[in-house]
Amino acid sequence: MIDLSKIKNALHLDELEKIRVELLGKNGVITNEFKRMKEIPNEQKREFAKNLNEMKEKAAALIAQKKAELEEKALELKLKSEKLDVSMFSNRSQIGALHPVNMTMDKIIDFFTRMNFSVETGPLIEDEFHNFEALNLPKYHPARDMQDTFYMSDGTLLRTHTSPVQIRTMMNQKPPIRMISPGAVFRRDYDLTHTPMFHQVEGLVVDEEGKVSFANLKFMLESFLVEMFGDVKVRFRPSFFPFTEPSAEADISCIFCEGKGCRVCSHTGWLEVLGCGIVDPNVFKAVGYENVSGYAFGLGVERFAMLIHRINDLRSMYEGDLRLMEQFK
Ligand code: 2NL
Repeated sequence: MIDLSKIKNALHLDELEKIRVELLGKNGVITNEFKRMKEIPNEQKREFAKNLNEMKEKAAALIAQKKAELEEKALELKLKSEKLDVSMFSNRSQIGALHPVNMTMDKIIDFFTRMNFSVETGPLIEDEFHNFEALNLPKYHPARDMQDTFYMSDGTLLRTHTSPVQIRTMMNQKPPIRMISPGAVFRRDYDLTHTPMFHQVEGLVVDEEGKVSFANLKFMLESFLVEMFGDVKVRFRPSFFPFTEPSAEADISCIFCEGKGCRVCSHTGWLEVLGCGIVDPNVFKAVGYENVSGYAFGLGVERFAMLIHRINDLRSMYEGDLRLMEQFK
């Protein structure tokens, strides 16, 4: 009569559910058998009901058992299909690389950090006082010309060097000061060897009068240049900057021809790499410092990067071609 073998043979959960409805649902085969009770002679009712109840319980138990079995199987299948094979080969994502300018900046920062310099930063948008006036560049000084500086309509400007960071640091702290200021600077200049935005690292050491000498400056920068460029000779030539007196430019022996003379060093055997000097008293006056002495220096990061990585065209630095960076991974 009622066939329970279907339960055992069910292959899927939805098939099993259909069988359950067929047997035990509101209009199911077993449910409907109960409705036949009134047709059964009284003396057989007890036996009939007992068998039917047993049948109902057996069907329910079998269905529950089968359901658990099928659920387990479904879970197993799901786990299997979702398993990650970590040993499988894949297309690796590309690993990025630092821009040579950033690599060089990091290397410079690393040296001066070890020499106990702090790293200070400041705003890119500056005012005339911090960018010019305090640096002994008075009004009508040619460096303040509209032709060289990006001025905004409200009188502010894009900093033309990172020196305003030193001015701000001196005004916010007391000597001794031992700092570098790495960062982007802006000038209205665009040709083969100039970009309107480039990077500088400037340095400043200030202490009580008599404690900071040109000899200290020479030792620090010689050590720095040998660390950056390897076994090079270093020389200092007299120069001029409005914010230092005396001032000098530092050259290294040419790293391309070892000082023999080549196109890169214009057959001089030397490459100019930075400017420096003893801080002009007018700068200290502007920030309210008295009875102090100090040295300062400044360098262009792009030039260092090009020399260290033998990049011969400044423009390649800012074309955004990933193939440039790939070479310096
Ligand atoms: C160069 C030369 C230099 C400084 C920057 C400086 C800053 C203060 C006071 C005195 Cl607050 N000096 N900076 C000094 C000498 C040279 O830069 O050729 N830079 C690319």
